[in-house]
Amino acid sequence: MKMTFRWFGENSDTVSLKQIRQIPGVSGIMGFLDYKAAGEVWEESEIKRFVDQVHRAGLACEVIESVNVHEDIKLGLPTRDRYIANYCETIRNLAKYGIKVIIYNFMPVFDWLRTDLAHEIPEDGSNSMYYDEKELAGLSVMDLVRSMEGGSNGFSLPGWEPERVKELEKTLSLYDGLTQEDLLTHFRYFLDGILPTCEECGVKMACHPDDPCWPIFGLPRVGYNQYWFDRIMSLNSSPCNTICLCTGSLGSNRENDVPAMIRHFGEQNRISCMHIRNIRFYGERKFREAAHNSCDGDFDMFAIVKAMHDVCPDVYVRPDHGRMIWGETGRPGYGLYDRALGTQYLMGMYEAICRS
Ligand SMILES: [Mn+2]
Repeated sequence: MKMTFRWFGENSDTVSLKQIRQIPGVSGIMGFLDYKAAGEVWEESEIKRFVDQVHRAGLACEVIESVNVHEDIKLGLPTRDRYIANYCETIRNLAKYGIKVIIYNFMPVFDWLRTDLAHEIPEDGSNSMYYDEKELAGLSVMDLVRSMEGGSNGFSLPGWEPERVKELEKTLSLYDGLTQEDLLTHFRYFLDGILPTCEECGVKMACHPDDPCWPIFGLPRVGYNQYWFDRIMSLNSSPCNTICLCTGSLGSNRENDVPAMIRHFGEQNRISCMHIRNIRFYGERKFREAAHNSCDGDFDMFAIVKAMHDVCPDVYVRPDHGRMIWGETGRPGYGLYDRALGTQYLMGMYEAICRS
């Protein structure tokens, strides 16, 4: 297990590299250039600047998140070839600076979604992100956008960048009539277009599950359970076609047995990295994000870490969204304290499993 921490860059994160470096056992970050729009090439100079900065802080930078896939690729439009060529250039540029894994998702229009970004937890006065499918039913798409923006403490949230949001209603209409099988066909075209470049450069693509893990707003989705991930993995047999196994996303769908999925895909060498977090359910499709510890949520965190230890012990791991505790404010889900606690809990369990 290589323990890392997500970092959004010096102007986009309340957490500093120095603070991350001081968390025992954390050896690297999962990075992100938050100003890049989907489809744009990540230029060498910008990557170099980011990676150098991380290295100077004494941390590794081998995983990059949210190299977003342009909507035209998911829609299968003729313009997709240009964006696939751009994506290949980004892969080559990232590889030159030591990136080994690129995390992406294939969710139409919406990236991750919550109905409250700072839901107060009455028991202890902390807050965390919250989702209630029933609240979604009363919201228009634009209501939802305003609610996500209003709760983000001024940060542009990955997947909710203003330039994406402007085009939202138009983009939504383009998906009318598009089926899951259509989306999967477009997914195959994308993978066939980029995976040869990945193999050349030694970079693995890690597909992040849908979040929450079921179709929303009538849009087709194909990343929400074992059946669909089996299909995605069989689209292209390249060893670079892998999964970012996010326990919180997959586990939001209570039909998913997360430890079993780790074993299933880990045994096939299809997991290259993991986001580990915990959830407390208040009902069906109604949950808040919890501390990483088993006692604060509904996941069996031991079973998750044990499965990882047994089938894919070399993966990159990071704590995922945490609560906001001890008065901290910042990017929703990405404060320092609760995630730092999460790393210590996960590493403690991992050490105990290794030594027992
Ligand atoms: Mn995740």
